[in-house]
Parts: sequence; structure tokens; C-alpha cells
Amino acid sequence: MPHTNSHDHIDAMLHETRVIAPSEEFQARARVTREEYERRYRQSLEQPDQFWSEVAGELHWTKPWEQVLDWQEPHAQWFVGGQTNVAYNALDRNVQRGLGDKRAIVWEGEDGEVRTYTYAELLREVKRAANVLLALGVQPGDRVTLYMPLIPEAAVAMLACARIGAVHSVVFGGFSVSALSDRINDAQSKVLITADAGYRRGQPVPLKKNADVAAQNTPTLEKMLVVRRAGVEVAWEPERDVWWHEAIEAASDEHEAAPLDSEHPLFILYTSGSTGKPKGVQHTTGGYMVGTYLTTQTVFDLRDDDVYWCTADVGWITGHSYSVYGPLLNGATVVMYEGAPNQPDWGRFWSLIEKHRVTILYTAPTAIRAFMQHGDEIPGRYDLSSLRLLGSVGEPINPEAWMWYWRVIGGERCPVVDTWWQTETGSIMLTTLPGAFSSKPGSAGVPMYGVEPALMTREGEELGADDGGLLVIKRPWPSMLRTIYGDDERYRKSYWGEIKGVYFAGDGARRDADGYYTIVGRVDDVLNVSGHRLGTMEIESALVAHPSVSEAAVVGKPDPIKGESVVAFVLTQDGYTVDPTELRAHVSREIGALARPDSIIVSDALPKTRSGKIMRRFLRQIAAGKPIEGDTSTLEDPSVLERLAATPPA
Ligand code: 6R9
Repeated sequence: MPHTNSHDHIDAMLHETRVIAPSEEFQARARVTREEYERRYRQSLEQPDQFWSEVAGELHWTKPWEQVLDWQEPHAQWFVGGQTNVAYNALDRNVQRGLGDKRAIVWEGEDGEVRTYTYAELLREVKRAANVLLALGVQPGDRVTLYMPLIPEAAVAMLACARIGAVHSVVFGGFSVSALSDRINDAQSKVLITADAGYRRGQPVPLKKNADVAAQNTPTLEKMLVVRRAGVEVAWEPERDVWWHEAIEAASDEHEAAPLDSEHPLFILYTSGSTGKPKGVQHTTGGYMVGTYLTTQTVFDLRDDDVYWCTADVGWITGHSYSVYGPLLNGATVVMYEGAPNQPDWGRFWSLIEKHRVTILYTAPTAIRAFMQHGDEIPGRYDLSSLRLLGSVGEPINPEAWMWYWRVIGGERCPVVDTWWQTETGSIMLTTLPGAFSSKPGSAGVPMYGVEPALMTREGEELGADDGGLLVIKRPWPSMLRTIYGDDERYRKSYWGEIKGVYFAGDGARRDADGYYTIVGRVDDVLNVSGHRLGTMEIESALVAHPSVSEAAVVGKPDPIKGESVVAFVLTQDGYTVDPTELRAHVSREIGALARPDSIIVSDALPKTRSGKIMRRFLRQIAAGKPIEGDTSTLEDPSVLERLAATPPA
């Protein structure tokens, strides 16, 4: 198996010359041809008002917008003055178009249970849930936190919030108690929607129990709505807790979607930045709706009979935009799977595809690499002939994994679309529209409509083709974040203030002669572990919160499956000894298992400059087991490096 580290991956990407064209058959039926892309892309930049009006006009608005874009850098308003409702567009509108009996969600639990909702059924359920939230006192603009397994009720809860104008904040079910209470407090949520437990690798994950502990520390929280998923015993506070199924049963299924201002907040989603605590990325109604609607239909070449499966959990932006909003806005049949990819074995994804006749699969490189490690034989046991398109998201995909995905899963028949975007961008920014473009394994591709990317230096100097630089976007787009919830200053500084006048994405990239962008990775202190964003500072704060640690520095180390793994260098507090097992458990408790350091190196010093700045560059080299390169003369004590390199990780 050709496993190399990420630096070799980057090298391989830069020297990758394969070009894979879509089949003639695919091209002949594709929604978007190359000519069509060129024409519309040009229109989207030259006549943006007309372009975006045409797209938005395909959706339902209770009041038309007066102005397409009002741009007061760094604040954008899209479809100004317009009123609409995202849930109405995803459900009522599709039922009215005659899709009432079409399957909206086909859900499979980890235990094999299958539940299906048609558009009409989903609408009824969402109307009931909207009435439940209203009865709990939720008002437009109020925040509702979701801490749920990947079950249909998660989508129902999100859409119910959208329907009444409440702002959802989904917290991934793998996050810890303290991560949950921090997010509830930052958002000042009034209601928490959770479940008794979810399933992960056959084990119930005690969500309600975690929520109960988190709620000891969340003064704004009034009510907890609890879905019964696993049937496990839970503690109950009758004043506060409400069973979802009881409330839903009692609720009316009549509800008119609230007409909401285009800029009414739709959701907050917390993500890691390079400094401090996670930031609540805020998206709004009209622009996000239009962005996810357009990209889902074009990037995934969506057709009426597709069975579309995005494997992302709703705890991440991909789960928001491409498991829920984008596909439902397009009236697609969405597959949802609750559990782990290797439960009961590494054939689970392929068995789901065979069983539900999935036509479009959208997943992450880390999953592809894990499947690849287990060989071609397992997918070979299943009938994957229903597939016609594959997508990748979350981190750079190394060409080997790309080729494996294309060959073994796609049978050399399905185009692979690599899609670059972020929590902040809301929808896909760079890709190769299938049918319109050939793919180059490892390269994300070209800009989507309305996206004007460039490569720049930190000083804002624009770079030409083949130069590596910082990836920026030169103009606002409808689905971009509007602010960081409660911290507009951080928004100003992080995105449009870092390099003057442009959106700074935090990624490094290159562009080739055909205009394809290849993402090299983050250029800030953000790690990407199995496609999940983690701030090094966040993990460091968790480590130093343990009594045995006086100081900590966290870096990423190239990992063949996860992309990056977490390496922690820690200094021991006088009078204590560091117990690596306990420290890992501590980080799990503070943030979640996904942030647990893979290696811990206990030391007596860190490489610091005379001014006290930790030189992470050297720590990254040590973590990767590489020789020290670069100027060490600014270090207060260069001998620290040798001592660290000689310390075996725990
Ligand atoms: C959608 C999502 C964003 C960061 C982004 C970049 C990395 C995402 C990528 C990719 C290379 C791709 N990233 N997609 N890198 N190729 N196709 O993942 O959002 O969780 O906010 O992460 O992920 O580094 O800046 P988010």
C-alpha cells in the first residue's frame, strides 16, 4: 500500500500530471457543459445582480428583494429587503411541485433499522416540531442548541428552527460536556435538543447524560427536548425536560412558515480558529439558501432520480449544507447513516450503497484512505453499479487515494469532484463541475459561479500562475459568513482584515496553467485531523488546565490516514508527574475524543526565542522525526531541540 506522509503527498500533488476526463456518456447528460459554465461564470462576475437574481428567482420569496448586494466591507447583505423561509423552500415548495410522495430522507441506523420520510411526511413532522418549539417559548432570533446523533430528528429540528426563525447551533455529538456548555453559553441558547443516546460502534453514546452535566453550567437554558433513540435509562427533570415524541404527538401539524428577512440569522456553527476559543460562524437566510441550492445541483449534477448520500454528520458544515439544506432545497432523496464506517465491518458504506442504490456519494479523504488501507477486496463484494458521481471534501486528497476512489469505488466510470470550501464559505467554492471539466487528482479545481479567487502574499501582492501563495477570495458571495456570533471584531480581523480588501481563507494554494487550484493546507495554527478542524491553542489550553502540566505546545504530524495527527509537547508542573493516559482522557473531557493527542512528549523545556515565542516550526520537524532544518540561532537555548528529539513520545 503506497502510504507516505503528507509532505510526500504535497510533493506528489505538485508533480501530479494525470488528467481524468468524464466519460462521453456522462458529458452528454451533464447538467452543466463547459460552454454553459464559461458563459455563466463570466456572467456571475460581470453581471452579478442579474446572475444571482436568476438563481434566487427559482426559489420562493414572500417579498422580493430590492437590492441584490449591499457591500459595506467587511459586511455584506444579500437580497436586501427580501423575505423568504429556507424550510418552506426545502419542504412546502417541493410538495407543491408534486414531490410530496418522493422520498426526502432514507435513514439507516447503525443497528440496521431503516426509516423513510417522504417530502410530505417530513413537512408534517417539521410543522409539528415548529409548533413544539413555539410552545416551549422559542421566539424568532432565539438560539436553540442541538446535540444529537445523526438521526432524522436532527434534520427535522434544524428545519423546524428555520421555519420559525430560531437560530440553530448544532454541536457535534462527539464533543465533550465542557465543549457543549461553552457553546450553549456563547450562543446563550434557550433550548437544547438532544437524545437519550446515539450509537457509535455498537455502543450507546450518553448524550442526555452529558447534556445534564453541561446544563448545570448554562444559565440561559430553559428547556431540554429529548428524542428517544436508544431507549436507555436517563435522569429526568420534569420542570425542564420534555420528551420529543410526546410533544410531537400532541402538536398540531398545521403551521405557516414565518416570512423572514433575507439577512435573518439561520444558524451558528462553531469552528476552530488559530487563536483562542472556537468561533460561532453565523450564516443567514437568503444568501445561504441560494448558495447551497445552486452548488448542490451543479456540483453534484443532480437529477430527479438520484439517491444522494453525503456521509457528513450534521455537527459539521458539510452536514448542514450538503446532508440537509442543499439537497432538500433541490427536492433530492437524501440517504443518512447514523454510525461508524466500520460497523460491523469496513464494508458498511458499500452495503448501504448497494441496498439503497445510491447514485452520488460525497465523503472525506480520511475515510477513503481508511477504506483503501483495508484493500480492494471488501468493496469488491458489493454491487456499486448504481453510483454515477463521487465527491470529496474536508482536506486535501492525495492522488493515490483519489485514484483508488475513482478506480475501486467508481469503477473508472464516475467523475470525482474534489470540493474546496469552509464553514465560513457556507457552500462549495472550488471544484470541477462534472461533465464540464476533467479532474486532476489532488487538485480541487476552478471557481464556482460568483467566486473570484486569487493567490496573494501576506502583504496583499497578487501572485501569478504556478506561484504558491495564500488563497483569497476577492469579492463577497451569497453564502459567506456574516459575522462571528457576539464578536464582530474577530470577524473583521480574521477574514477581511488579515489581507486588506480580500477574504483570507487560511489556506495555502497553487494554481496551474489551466487555472486549477491545488490546496496545500492551512497556513495558520489550525490542524485538520480526519477532516475536522482543531485549533492548536484550543488543545493547548485544555492541556494546561490539567494540574500536572505547566506549559504545552501542540503541532500536527503528517498521518497516512487522518491527514494530520495531534502531537503535544508538555512541561511538567513542579511536584507532579505527567500521566499520558490521564492527560489524553483529560483532553477528551475538555474538548472531545477527536482532539486527544496521539503522541505526548514530556520535556523540561520548549524551543523559545529570546522573546519567549515558541518556535513551532522546529516542533513540527521533531514530531515528524525529521532532522532540524532552519536557523536555530534565535532560540534562547538551541540544545532543547536535541533533548526533545531524543525523548520518546508516549
Ligand atoms: C467544508 C469543510 C475547512 C478547511 C479548509 C481546508 C480544508 C476542505 C478541502 C480542504 C483541500 C479540499 N479543506 N476541503 N483542503 N481540499 N477539497 O471542510 O469546512 O471544516 O471549515 O474546514 O478544510 O484547509 O480551510 P471546515
